[in-house]
Amino acid sequence: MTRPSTPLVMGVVNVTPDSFSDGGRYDDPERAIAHGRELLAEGADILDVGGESTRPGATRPLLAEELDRVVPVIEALAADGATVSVDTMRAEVAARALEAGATIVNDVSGGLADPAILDAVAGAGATYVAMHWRAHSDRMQQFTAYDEQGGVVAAVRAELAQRVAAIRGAGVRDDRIVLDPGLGFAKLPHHNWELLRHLDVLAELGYPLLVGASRKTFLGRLLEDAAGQPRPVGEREAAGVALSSLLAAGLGGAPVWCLRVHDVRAHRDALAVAAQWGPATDRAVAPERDRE
Ligand code: PMM
Repeated sequence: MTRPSTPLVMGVVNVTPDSFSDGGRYDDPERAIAHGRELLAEGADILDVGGESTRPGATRPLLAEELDRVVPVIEALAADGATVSVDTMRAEVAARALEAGATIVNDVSGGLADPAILDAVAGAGATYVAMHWRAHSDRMQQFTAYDEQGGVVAAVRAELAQRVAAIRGAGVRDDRIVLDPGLGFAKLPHHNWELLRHLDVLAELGYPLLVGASRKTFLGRLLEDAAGQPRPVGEREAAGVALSSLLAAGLGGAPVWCLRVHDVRAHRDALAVAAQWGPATDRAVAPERDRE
């Protein structure tokens, strides 16, 4: 079995007071910029800057708040030479982020929350990550029914295909589109695992795949204690790292173009291990480089 080449690593820079995964640790621009620089030093290929928490139940920030959070951070990190994506569902934020130096728009709603975002992306020639999504975070867990539609994998594929039609219709080029199964968004834990085992079905749509599993609730549920309490968010990293190495080794059934993670260094380590089964060009340890 030939293994896919090593995925890119997208490091998360949440400039939010209430994100579930790093809960307000980087909520002022200075701290977020410093954090982004750390992630770059750890080997992030892309920095994903977001000003809206999408944790289950979250309420939305005002447009002005979101702009104030992300624009200065993007300006600084892009000026450092980083490849920056903006994690937003709003057309206005996407447009201002692209002006500030971002080159990728990561829209968890795949263009459903604010369809004008697709025009902003097309106009700038930016890359667009379209995630599978059904509703805003305050009510998304009311939309976890997939059974009538041939199961979660078929439903996510069909709903992403509809998004692709809209994205292409707005003029975004095919080679600028990336798709994402949207782990944890209107999904129950078993839906996430099903999607992770069948990435080949999503890959049939013909676009690169981005996967964001890092620190999510379904990992916490997997590791719950005897009393049924989920593993706390800060103690899920090892499971996420294991998942990254399995995906990089091809166990999702299709290559993953990019992994969206919080602890870049740990996931880089996992990818370095997985690369030992990958194409020779990906291997840090090759006979001619062996030192002892
Ligand atoms: N997950 C979160 C936020 N943005 N973007 C993409 N493309 N895929 C994801 O799975 C995703 C995302 C929520 O996690 P966070 O609060 O840790 O940022």
